[in-house]
Amino acid sequence: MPKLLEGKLALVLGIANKWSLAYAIAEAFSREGAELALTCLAPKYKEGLADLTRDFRVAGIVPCDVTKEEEIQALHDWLSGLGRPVDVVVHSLAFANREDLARDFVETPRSGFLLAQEVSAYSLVAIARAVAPLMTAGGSIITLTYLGSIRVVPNYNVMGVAKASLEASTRYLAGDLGPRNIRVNAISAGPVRTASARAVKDFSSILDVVPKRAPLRRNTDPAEVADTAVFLASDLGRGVTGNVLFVDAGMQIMGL
Ligand code: IMJ
Repeated sequence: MPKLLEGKLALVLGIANKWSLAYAIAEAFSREGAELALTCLAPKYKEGLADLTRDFRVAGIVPCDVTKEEEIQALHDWLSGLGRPVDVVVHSLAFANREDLARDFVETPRSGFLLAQEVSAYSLVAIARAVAPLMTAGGSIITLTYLGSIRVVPNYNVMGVAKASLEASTRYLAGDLGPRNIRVNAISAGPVRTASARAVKDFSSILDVVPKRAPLRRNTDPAEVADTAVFLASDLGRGVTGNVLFVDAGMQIMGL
């Protein structure tokens, strides 16, 4: 089978470790022949990320804290210096204060609400604005979301509201960037044991429930999230924009 992403340059934000969904996506993109540009939260993570992605075709690793406009500008400048179009962006970032996930949503302080919105939702808008001018051959922007945006999931709280904002941002960005043949979509992944999920109270019980209830009777494999990202990034996804695609073993359709 021919490789689906041969000749494409993909910017991937959000690889923290080998359990990250962004790592599984980078691995699948690599398998399909893409070249990768990667970001890490701070310079101290650069070496670890280089080790982790040793076997992939990596054009470079740039530190980028998405709450700092100057770091997003520096990312733009670095990508611009590569002298070739960016074809794909994967946004796989989120953060909320741990205390705000644990407490009742009604108790969410203003500061925690705004922080979750800034890191988890506004960052997609900021990255799209910085990178879209470099997507001169059209392209695909992909973000990661979760069911807690449209349903009340225990302990998800302030992140659920941030993901609702992220999904609405996906649609408005798709509206704006469609005329430039840039597609914008979100993948809503089922629960996966990543670093940001392991920190969550009772996460194991969630992973125990899904195989009993979901139509496919199993949990979500990061590799199937990654293959959906390959589809969206490739020409196969050319007619799809502004969508939220559920890759969750069907869990989302269940009423009980
Ligand atoms: C997170 C919290 C509560 C329930 C959860 C999750 N479920 C899942 C997640 C059921 C699947 C993971 N998820 C989808 C997230 O978006 C996680 C975001 C997150 C996690 C942390 C933990 C550590 C921390 N801040 C965080 N910010 C965002 O300090």
